[in-house]
Amino acid sequence: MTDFSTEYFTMNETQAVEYAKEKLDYFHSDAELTCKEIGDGNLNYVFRIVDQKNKDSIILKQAGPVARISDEFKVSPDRNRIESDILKIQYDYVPEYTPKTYQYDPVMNCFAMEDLSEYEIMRSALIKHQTFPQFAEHITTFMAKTLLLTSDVAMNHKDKKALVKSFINPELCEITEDLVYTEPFYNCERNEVFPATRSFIETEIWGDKQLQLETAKLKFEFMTNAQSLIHGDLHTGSVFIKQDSTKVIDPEFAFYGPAGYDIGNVVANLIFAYANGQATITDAEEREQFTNYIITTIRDVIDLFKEKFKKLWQETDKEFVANYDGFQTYYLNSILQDTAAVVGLELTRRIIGLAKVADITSIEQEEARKTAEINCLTVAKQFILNRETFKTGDNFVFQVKKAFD
Ligand code: SR1
Ligand code: MG
Repeated sequence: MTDFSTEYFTMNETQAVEYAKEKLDYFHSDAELTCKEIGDGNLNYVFRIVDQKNKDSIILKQAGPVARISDEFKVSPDRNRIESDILKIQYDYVPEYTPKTYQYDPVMNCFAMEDLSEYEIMRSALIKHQTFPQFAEHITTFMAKTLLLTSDVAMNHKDKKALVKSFINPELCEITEDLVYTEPFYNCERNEVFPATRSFIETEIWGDKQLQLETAKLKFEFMTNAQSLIHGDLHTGSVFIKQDSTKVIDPEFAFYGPAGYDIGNVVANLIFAYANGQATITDAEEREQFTNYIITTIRDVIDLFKEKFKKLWQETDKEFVANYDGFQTYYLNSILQDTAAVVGLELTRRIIGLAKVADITSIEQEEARKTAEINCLTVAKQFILNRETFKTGDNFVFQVKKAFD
């Protein structure tokens, strides 16, 4: 019998079944369990355990000692506690958009959660050019609530500081500081540049001193602005979706950071879907329909977020000085400015850096991929350099259409 109570080790499928029988208070006593490791992310092991007899199932997520994408990233398995804890907090605020978690195990660095097999990863669905008209509505409720209600605007400051302490996440923050804010903006050997795009990158990104300076300012903003308990990696690969429902998963990068980091990630990854649609859909009408859907969704993500954020602000019992005239406008504008900057940073790092997105890498024709990459980088620069000018959904989509059309 395997000992799961003394020393941490990474499990295989057989051991995950044993673990479920011994440790999880979930399945019937007569369960006939099978297991498949289904993780396709960059970091963790994800076991889907099914009781073939009673048709129950559960997900067991375990953090390994190094990232799956590369052994270079040594990441403490304690991130599993952070993920399990933030999922509980998010479930309290937005249960409709958060998977339910069951048991966290600090020895094996794993937790159990609701099986969402009837959902699909949003990035994969968007690459097939499926559309989800309710996504903007869902994700903006998720973001308005989690980002405002965990901030100093809405929380008791001592309680908030205790959360800041508990969600100190230095190793995963370091990954973001390096991969998002630093490496893409110089000729770092860890970058993975698509050869056809290299000369554009050398001139327009690595050769642009003003751009480098702005990214330095933004990196310090990311490292020092403990504004909200953010998801920290809210791209379309962190969203499980079906037509009438959205669930946000994988918040292991969570920490107290700038609220705009989450919104910017959502928007940037919608732009990757736009780039993919434009590059790969051959039928003009179909292409128009899909890209219009993405444009509408980007506009709605910004405008609905603003609307819901303002409404929640009115309804919330706030920090005294947050009630002063003009403070809400100042605060929301600074979130939108950070959002625009992060759109640009995320677009750049997924094109130049080590962690790519399938929306772009799955574009097979060299010329089409080069065009998609250059369009993403062109609009990225606008978002970073002119970040203070982005205040409405229309401001965001105007720049996207200008760069791509
Ligand atoms: C080493 S981890 C690389 C990337 O995968 C995660 O999903 C984050 O986006 C991270 O930057
Ligand atoms: Mg992830």
